[in-house]
Order: sequence, then C-alpha cells, then structure tokens
Amino acid sequence: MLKGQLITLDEFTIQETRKFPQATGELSSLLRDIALAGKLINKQVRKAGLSDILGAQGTSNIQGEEQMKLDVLADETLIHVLKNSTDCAGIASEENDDHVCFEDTVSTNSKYVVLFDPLDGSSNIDVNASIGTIFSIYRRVSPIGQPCTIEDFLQPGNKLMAAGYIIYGSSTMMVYATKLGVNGFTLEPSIGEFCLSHPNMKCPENGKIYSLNQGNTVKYSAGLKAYLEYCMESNKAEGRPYSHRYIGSMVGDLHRTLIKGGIFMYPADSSSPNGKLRLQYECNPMTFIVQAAGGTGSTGTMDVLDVQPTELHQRVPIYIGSKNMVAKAIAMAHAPETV
Ligand code: AHM
Ligand code: MG
Repeated sequence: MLKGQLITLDEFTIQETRKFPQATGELSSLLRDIALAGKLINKQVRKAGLSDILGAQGTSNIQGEEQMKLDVLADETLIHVLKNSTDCAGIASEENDDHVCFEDTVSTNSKYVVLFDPLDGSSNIDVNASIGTIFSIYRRVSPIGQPCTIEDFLQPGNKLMAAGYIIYGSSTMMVYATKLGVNGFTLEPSIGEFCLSHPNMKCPENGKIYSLNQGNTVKYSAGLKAYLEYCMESNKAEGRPYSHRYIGSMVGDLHRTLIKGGIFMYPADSSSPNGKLRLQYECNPMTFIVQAAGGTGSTGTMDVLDVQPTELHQRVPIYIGSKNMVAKAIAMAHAPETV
C-alpha cells in the first residue's frame, strides 16, 4: 500500500480472503452487501430532520414496542439488499415476527443467514444522538439447495462466523469482527466508501466508565446495588469513582466501551428477570465483537455466546466490556448471598 493511501472496506475484505486460498469470498461479499445497506440507511439517517421520516410509524413490533419510521425504513433496506445478495439464504430481524427465507435459486444455494437489529437505540432518533445497525452472520445448518429453516437462526453465539455494527454517530463507522479480530472503517463521504480507520481494535482490560440505566436501581438486586456503590466510591489508587455514561443506545455505549474500556450492563431486575436486550440481535453480536477484541460478555451466570437460543426474540441479562471490570461486577452482583 502507498503511504497515506486509504484502504476501502472492499479492498480490505478481498485482502483478508486472499490470506486463505481455500476461502470462496462469500463471507466477504456478504459483508460488503451489509456495508451497502449501511450506506443507504446512513443516507436516510443523515437527512432525518429534513424529510418526513422522524417520529413514530404508528405500528408496534412483536415485542409491543412502538416502531419509529426510520426503524421500518432501515429494516426494509436491509431486507431488500440481502434478498438481492448472492450470499444470503434468509434473514431474521428484531422488527419482524418471524424469520424470512429467500426462496429463489441463488438464495437457497447460499450458505449464510443474517440476523439484524436494523436501527438500535431508536428512542434516540428524534434527539440526534448515536444510533446503529447491528448484524450477525451464521453459516446455515439446514441443507444448502433448500430454503433455510428456523434452526439456522437459533444457533448460539459461539457459532457466529462474523458480527458487526454500523454506528451513525458524529461520523458513520462500520466495525466488524471475525475470529481473526476486529476492524473499524469510517465512511469517507467524499468517495462514499468505508475506509480502514481503526485496525485491529482491542478492548482495554480495565476501564473507568460504568454504563447502565441507573434509573432502574430500585429494581436491582442487593449485589448489583453494592457494585454500583463500589463504582461511585472514592479510591484514588484504583481510579474510583468511575464515571457514569449512558447514551441509551447499545451501539453507542458499546462503541465507547470497545475503544476506551469500561463496562456496559443491562441486567435483570425485579420486573424484567431477563433484562431488556435481545440475545440474537444485540447481545450475541456485541459479545462476539467485544470478545474478538479481548473483552468479555456474560449473562451474569454464563458466557453470552454459550446460551442456546430457544426463540428468535428472547432476552438475556448482559454484563459486557473490559475483562476485569466485568469479572468484578459479576463477582459482586451475583455473590450467592446477595442475588
Ligand atoms: P431498541 O432495539 O428498541 O432500540 O432497544 C434497545 C435499546 C438499547 O440500544 C439500549 O441499550 C437500551 O435499549 C436502552 O434501554 P433503556 O431506555 O431501558 O435504558
Ligand atoms: Mg435494539
């Protein structure tokens, strides 16, 4: 590469494929399709205030949550792009009740399925804070040549081939992980391409930021309350009190956690025993990314990636981020006498 020359996402994924002579390039091609969908969604997000796409759609998703217009637009964009892809047998989306199989010949001969949360953090849309698209790619377990099945989408996170997110923040970035590591690409608006800006991302082992909806404290376990006290306690040698940051957009909060270190939590509480966030659309992909960067993600009792999904939209509690902070949080929040 020439000094100072940008490496586009397309060039990067092709270079990665070339390292493995047996690789077919299908996964790379699928990542590039998702990047295209990201650019199309970005175009809508960037003009959100100027066109009639802010606000509620007037419909609810399967979880009874109000859908924003941009949620629906992002969902339709991803489905459209992936249906036209040569490498996707079907999709499942946080916004749709059931998975969708693409039944044309090219799609039924494809070996991957994609799951996504088209626009995470959508309560932030109307206030111009960071939002994002989260995606997961699994190799299907159903026979190639036939339509995909629900089993393809109910695989645990430890079977993921790749996962990533596109964050629509002060700049637009695509971050994706494979077992080889995590790389981040910033959208260069003048050429309309994602360019490598954050090679080989690593999540620091320690951090100084804790992130959760502290407004729910009254509903947390005694152990978790004790951990929050610990975060706020003064201890110069250990760098406490920690700072509290919470955007209310998992992509935004975890992008910061990945870069600066820290812990993000959406734990169980007395009214939501499984927390709020969805295993297949949010917790698995984010844990896969953070673990590929050297961090960790747990439900409090097990590695998120080892949870066997039983339904598409199931929720799990999550503690994710810097290894040492997550270990401390779990040790305190899940101490037997305090749960
Ligand atoms: P969404 O997928 O409907 O946008 O909901 C998920 C979001 C996460 O991005 C965020 O971490 C969480 O919900 C915030 O929830 P709360 O407002 O309860 O703190
Ligand atoms: Mg979400």
